[in-house]
Amino acid sequence: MQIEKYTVDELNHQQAAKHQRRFEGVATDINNLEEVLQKLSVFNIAIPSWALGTGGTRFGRFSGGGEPRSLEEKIEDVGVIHALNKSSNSISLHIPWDIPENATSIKALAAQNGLHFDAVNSNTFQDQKDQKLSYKFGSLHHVDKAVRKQAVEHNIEVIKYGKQLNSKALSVWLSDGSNFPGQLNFRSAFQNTLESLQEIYAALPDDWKVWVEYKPYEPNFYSTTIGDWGQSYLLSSKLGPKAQTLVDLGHHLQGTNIEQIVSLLLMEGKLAGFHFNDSKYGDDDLTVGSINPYQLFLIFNELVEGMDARGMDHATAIGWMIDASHNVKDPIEDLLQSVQAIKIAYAQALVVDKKALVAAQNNNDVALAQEILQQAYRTDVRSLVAEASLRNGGALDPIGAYRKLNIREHLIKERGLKTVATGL
Ligand code: RM4
Ligand code: MN
Ligand code: MN
Repeated sequence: MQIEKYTVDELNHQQAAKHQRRFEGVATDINNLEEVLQKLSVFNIAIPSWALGTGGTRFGRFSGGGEPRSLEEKIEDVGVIHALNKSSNSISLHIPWDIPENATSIKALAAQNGLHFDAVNSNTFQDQKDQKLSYKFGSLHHVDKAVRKQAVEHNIEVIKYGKQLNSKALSVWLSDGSNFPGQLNFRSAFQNTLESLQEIYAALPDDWKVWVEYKPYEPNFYSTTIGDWGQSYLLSSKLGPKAQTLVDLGHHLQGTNIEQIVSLLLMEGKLAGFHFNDSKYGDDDLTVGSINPYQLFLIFNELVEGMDARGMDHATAIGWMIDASHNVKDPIEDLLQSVQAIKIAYAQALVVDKKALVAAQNNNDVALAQEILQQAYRTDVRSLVAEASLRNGGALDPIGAYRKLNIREHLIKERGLKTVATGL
């Protein structure tokens, strides 16, 4: 369904006075106000095609109404998100969950919705119907060369789909690992993975990247062959300049200092980008900012500082994407919340008094350094995010607008109450 712009404008109009009051209250204290608004207004976060339906766990899956039944309907849902927040102008496809059968018409539909295609994701963690060899014991690291070859060919096919859609990156996440000590020779598993990735790397177009994602456990519970950023960094370094390390926030053990990892990867030019989500225990795939918004802010603080140090364009230099799954929420509402949370953390990082922070660090003034960061974190930047959205033609309050426009009810009417989207 397409959202008429005048309906969003009307809602904005009703909230204009309240917004203006709040905005002016905060704006007076922000020295770099126009810069912050400008940066926010060009900042976009890609939406994964597999997050538009209700996710589940191994214990069950409770579908919501009006879930997208096809890739076309998923694109329309991202179009809805983008029409409301003007910050989600691309979609990332997971193949074979979402195969673009007719690239020309899929691209035209995306363009109609103001969207383009972000990274394409391969899937060698599940067996597909009609697949010759099984990935039960891994894919790119498999002891059997024939399985590795099949997995390499799948990745090359995903690149082919991505080329048709003008994607510029292949995202690889492997579930390869072992469940029990003794099951696997770590060195040969790593070497096999490297060799397989080298074959995939050789098939990348010149202007493409391959993003190597890591994760400590699940579905394997003893070892994962690309288990942490060190292992991913080792692979991406050996592969070459087109390979980088992808950071999924949920793929760390509790207490890991993710902002430090991000800072160093960025310094080395090896940070591919993000899969944003939040977690309390493991790869929970919860709404971004729902559990630990301070960590998210600290990550953005490193990003802004590190990108500025290297003269990088915040909006385009790395990949910004959500990777979440919603068991109990309306997926569109959840994604809108996630994008808002990301923009809030980004805005907070943009208002950090960087000069003062550097001075405090150089004076070992620990208390002041903390004050400076928390001053920014405790600034209510929501009206700055709203103002940037307004200037772009989006809604002041995207989730409120989604509810007031009864979008889910429309989708249920159009698609039915019992529909199931592809994905996990
Ligand atoms: C993995 C990982 C990948 C995602 C799959 C569905 O845990 O986060 O990025 O594609 O889940
Ligand atoms: Mn991920
Ligand atoms: Mn994950």
